[in-house]
Amino acid sequence: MKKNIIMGTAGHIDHGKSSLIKALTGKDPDRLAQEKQKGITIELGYAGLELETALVSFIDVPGHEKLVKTMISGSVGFDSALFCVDGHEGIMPQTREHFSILNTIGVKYAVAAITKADRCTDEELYQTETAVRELFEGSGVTLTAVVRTSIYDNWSIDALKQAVSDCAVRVMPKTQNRCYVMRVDRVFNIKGHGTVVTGTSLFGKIAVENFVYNLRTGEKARVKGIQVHDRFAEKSVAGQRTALNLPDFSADDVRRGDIISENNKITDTNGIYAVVRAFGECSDSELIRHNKTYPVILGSESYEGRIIFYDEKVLEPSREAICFIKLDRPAVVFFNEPFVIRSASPQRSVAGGRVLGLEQTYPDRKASRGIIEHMSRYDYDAAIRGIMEIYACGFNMNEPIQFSGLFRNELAEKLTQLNIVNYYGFLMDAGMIDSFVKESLNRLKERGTLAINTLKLECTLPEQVRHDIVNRIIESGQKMGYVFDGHMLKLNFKDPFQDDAMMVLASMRQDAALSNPLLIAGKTGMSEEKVQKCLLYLCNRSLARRVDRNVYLTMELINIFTEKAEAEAAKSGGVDINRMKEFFDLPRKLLIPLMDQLDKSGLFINRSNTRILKNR
Ligand SMILES: Nc1nc2c(ncn2[C@@H]2O[C@H](COP(=O)(O)OP(=O)(O)OP(=O)(O)O)[C@@H](O)[C@H]2O)c(=O)[nH]1
Ligand SMILES: [Mg+2]
Repeated sequence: MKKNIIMGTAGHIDHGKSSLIKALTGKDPDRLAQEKQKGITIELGYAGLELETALVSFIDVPGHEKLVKTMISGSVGFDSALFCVDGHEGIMPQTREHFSILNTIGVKYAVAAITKADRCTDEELYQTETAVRELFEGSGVTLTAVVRTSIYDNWSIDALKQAVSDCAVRVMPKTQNRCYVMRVDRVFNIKGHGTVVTGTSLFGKIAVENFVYNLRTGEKARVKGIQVHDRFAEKSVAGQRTALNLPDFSADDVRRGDIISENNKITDTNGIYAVVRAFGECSDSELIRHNKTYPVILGSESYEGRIIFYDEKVLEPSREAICFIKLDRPAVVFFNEPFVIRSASPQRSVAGGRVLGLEQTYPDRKASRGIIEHMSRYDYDAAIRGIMEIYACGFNMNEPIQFSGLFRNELAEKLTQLNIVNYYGFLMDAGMIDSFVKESLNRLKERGTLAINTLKLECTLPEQVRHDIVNRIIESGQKMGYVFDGHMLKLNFKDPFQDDAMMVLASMRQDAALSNPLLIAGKTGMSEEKVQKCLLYLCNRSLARRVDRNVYLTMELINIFTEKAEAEAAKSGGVDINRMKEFFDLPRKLLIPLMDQLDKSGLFINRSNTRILKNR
């Protein structure tokens, strides 16, 4: 499949951006009557171009100084830019402003067009070209080509096409390996079809009949139809301009700036960690100061954000720093998502940045400094090591695309490499767990006994993790010749419960309905009191679990039930108690606690009693 890339236009008003898009693609990106009448771009415009190297989606932005916010909201998904400068006029204020925005939000490649060449002298063209090259020099944006263009000269348009094609080769395509995410830039209604939203597919892929959520409202809708660049398509992938027909939503249910995703686990936040870079040309009054509030444009929304630096009192021109930004209201953001900071008066863009993390992930702002620094350099290994040091046990990882931009599998792989285990979303240093097990066993050897209750007190990890660790210690103890009596590991005399407990377990395995001490006592002929002790033994060994006040189930059943529920939910979107009853012919008295165990597994979300997989 061909690479899909997004190329945004940039440049001062009237410098020929929209005209070039029309000359390249045949489609006029200025579609509004008002735009045609005034001869300027007001809304974002779109057009596609199929080249040998890639499918290029152009996003045409307005150059008017009052419409910079629209330009910024369009730039969310830019992989590259078509930077337009009128050969006669040369570099103008929005030429610089747009350049600074591209540079600070991390756009890596640009093709420059020196436009209206038919109206310029060679001297003018030469001077403008030189000035453009100087502007880009030493910046983070690589100028892959400079082309002199005239919309009346086909040869120059072909040369520009070639330059765009060469640039596309260098651009890293967006990853399709993640859950689908689109930030909506238009919403409208088509008679007979219902609501249509358009935007750039930022991650993942989506197909007709898939379900998506509007993350602002939590509402769900089925994708009835997809168009990619005005053509019907079965699916849309990251990097494509896309229209989704979502008839389950009314046009009022979705707004510009909303996020449409198949993953409803993505959370919003009031606080973000970020790296910010000040523009090169800022007057003293426009410099960003510590603890002051500025308009922050994120997605297509404008927020009021208080900038809290770690060190800086003021961010000098062209300097970069990590910071925390407290927003006036919740926003949904992704790792590496770009934003722009404006000065309130005069209204001008003064800095740009990228999101590095959410407040919820790193509640301790001071301690997290090192982690954020690593994240700003994409050094995940160092960041994860930092996390292990600071949040040693109980780092509750949120969605990888919000946490690190990595796909869940990629992150899992990294964790394995670093010998870190992911227990139900909690990251833990495997070495630390090993040494806890080893120390406990050493103590057992020294003293001859080890009480499980003490272990539980000492091990301050989340419950599920503690269970696994305690059981590992018991099993290792048994292998070393100790016996477990339900409470403690002891030296080698006959384990009073081992045989009885195994008998209880065997009867529970045969008949899941044998789930309370009274019934088990009736079946096995043991006293109820003894059965109680055996059940405690089994629970401490993680062979059974108490799931309700007087209800016990084997771990085997819980695991099989969870696996089946996971498989079914993956197939059909979700499972409820009736669905599970089709596979497990058990009374509701047992099915209800089994469904509750699904919630404890951390794999599901409970939406009005339907369990949906978290990480779909
Ligand atoms: N002679 C000549 N005129 C051009 C050329 N390209 C654009 N123009 C004219 O320049 C004017 C502005 O062009 P647009 O393409 O609308 O400029 P823009 O950069 O999109 O303007 P905004 O979107 O409002 O910022 C129009 O009248 C075009 O016809 C060119 O190559 N040669
Ligand atoms: Mg235009």
